Amino acid sequence: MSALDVARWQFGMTTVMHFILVPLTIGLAPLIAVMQTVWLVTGRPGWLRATKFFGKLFLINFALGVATGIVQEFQFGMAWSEYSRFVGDVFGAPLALEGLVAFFMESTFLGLWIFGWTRLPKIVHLACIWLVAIGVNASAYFIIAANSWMQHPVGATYNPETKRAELTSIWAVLTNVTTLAAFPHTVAGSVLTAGTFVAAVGGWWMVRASRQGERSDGGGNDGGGNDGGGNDGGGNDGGGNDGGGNDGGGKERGEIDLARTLFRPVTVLALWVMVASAAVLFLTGDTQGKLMFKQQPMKMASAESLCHTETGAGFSLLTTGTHNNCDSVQHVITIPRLTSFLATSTFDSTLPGVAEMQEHYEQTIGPGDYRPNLFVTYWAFRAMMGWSVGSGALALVGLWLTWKRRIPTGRAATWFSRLCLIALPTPFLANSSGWVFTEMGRQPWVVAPNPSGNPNIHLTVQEAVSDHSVTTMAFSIVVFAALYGSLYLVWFGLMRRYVIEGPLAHDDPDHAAPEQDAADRLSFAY
Ligand code: HDD
Ligand code: HEB
Ligand code: HEB
Repeated sequence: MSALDVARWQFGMTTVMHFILVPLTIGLAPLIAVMQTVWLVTGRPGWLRATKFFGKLFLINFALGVATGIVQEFQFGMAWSEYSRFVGDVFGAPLALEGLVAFFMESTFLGLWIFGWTRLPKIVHLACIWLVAIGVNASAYFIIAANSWMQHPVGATYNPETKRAELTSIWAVLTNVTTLAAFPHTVAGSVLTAGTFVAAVGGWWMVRASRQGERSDGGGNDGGGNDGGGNDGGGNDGGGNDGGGNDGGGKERGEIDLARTLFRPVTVLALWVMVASAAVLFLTGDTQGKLMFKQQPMKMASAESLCHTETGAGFSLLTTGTHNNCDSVQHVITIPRLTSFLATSTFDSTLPGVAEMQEHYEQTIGPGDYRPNLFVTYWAFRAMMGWSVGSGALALVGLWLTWKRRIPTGRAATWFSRLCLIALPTPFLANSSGWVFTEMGRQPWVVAPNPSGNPNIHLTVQEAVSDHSVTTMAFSIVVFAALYGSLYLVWFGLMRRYVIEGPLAHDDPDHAAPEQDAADRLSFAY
């Protein structure tokens, strides 16, 4: 393995890990804002508890998202110094905006939101979480603008003296068509991820809470103390300190109410959010496919393992062969002419093949191997779309089982709560696959040439990588792996723990307003 290979692995590994947390942050912030808004408008306490429950999970995720992001940034200078030099003038502006405007906004208002529950007027406090939601999405915009510039450089000239790209129009960079398509696709992917997360956690809890309710209903009126979280392995929450004791007989009713007033509404909200974001994903994905054909035809060809130029190219569902030896590729199952249609909206268009694109680059740019890894691009593209089946199944089954105020019971409930757990990781995998496709499909370029732009702006990974020895790179990849691995364990451990713990009784509005009298408090009796 060369130092270049290690550097690529290192960037790929760490950035995929950053982007497990990022989509949840981006999608969950607006969802929580919606929950809190519904609470403020309807005054239903279930929505307040949902806001606080998912708010806590959001904070854990956000903190680790920031930690992984900061580590991430070191890599540009460390492993990709030539790249940093080349793009520095162009990236300076959007990344400064990200740091100054977006991150400043996210973190300030998140702080106010965390500490403002009892100190700020309700409407101001609500505005804080909405500003967090806008902030994280603004962050995403700027960083996607930077990434899109690497896919399709615009608004810059090449300075032969400094041998770097120089910004001519920040506006052109921020309104790059690539950005305008990739941003809504990424955000929709993030909202699908957060929607799936809330629906899966909410659905799983809906089943769990209604079961706990039924069980203790059957068990008679022995008080809430020993049911619930306790014997379910909920750890240290349990019925105990959640007020099972002092709520007395209210506990078992409370569990059913919890399913009805908290988990069912939240799950249904999330299920509809999933449907809406899936629609946006399809539309924007289609737009991106067409742009990709114009801007990076080699990526298109390799995504389809299309070795030779074809007219009316089909969309292959299964391909065998070693892929990277183009002529061994056999398309086994193909939907005729679909790829041509996806690329250009007409069924008989001609798509250039990998071999022809390779020749084209050799003639226009010089000798070299301009083919991305066909195997990875082909399968990553299909994995991105394929994993969405998980969210799709959850949305359909979930909406069916909760239709007309229903809560799943019996065997349906058992299967539904399993489906929740199975579907939960799938959008995360879809996002990672989408990025692996986008980023590995642009190889060997780190800044891909823009066919209609400045012909001198392009940079290969070979030119971009820092001049380190394999040993240095191997050492740093081990350090990064250990660091990210442990951050991951912390993230997973905390998320799992607080999901299982569930919403807390002290997040009940009664507890937030201790001056209310005891009789009133019992009427909620969560
Ligand atoms: Fe990110 C946090 C750096 C890709 C979206 N990221 C975050 C932080 C840094 C980075 C330094 C912490 C402070 C801050 O927000 O400025 N991020 C990077 C680098 C990336 C990268 C170097 C390039 C590989 N990030 C990236 C993408 C997106 C985000 C592609 C969105 C589409 N990043 C965010 C965020 C985060 C964040 C939503 C995620 C979790 C969080 O804030 O808490 O703003
Ligand atoms: Fe990136 C690379 C992923 C974002 C910049 N990436 C890379 C890789 C991967 C990725 C996998 C590897 C590839 C190869 O083949 O080598 N990304 C990713 C993800 C994301 C991203 C997941 C989300 C987070 N990027 C991004 C951004 C940027 C970037 C935003 C800018 C700003 N990348 C980059 C670079 C690199 C990469 C520079 C290195 C070079 C190469 O190409 O490799
Ligand atoms: Fe996606 C990317 C399409 C789905 C996530 N996508 C991408 C691309 C395309 C597409 C074409 C690339 C671009 C470039 O490179 O240039 N998609 C698509 C389609 C579909 C999809 C057609 C079907 C509907 N996705 C999807 C899903 C998800 C995703 C489901 C998740 C959830 N993608 C994604 C990501 C990415 C992509 C994350 C990366 C970034 C951007 O945007 O670029």
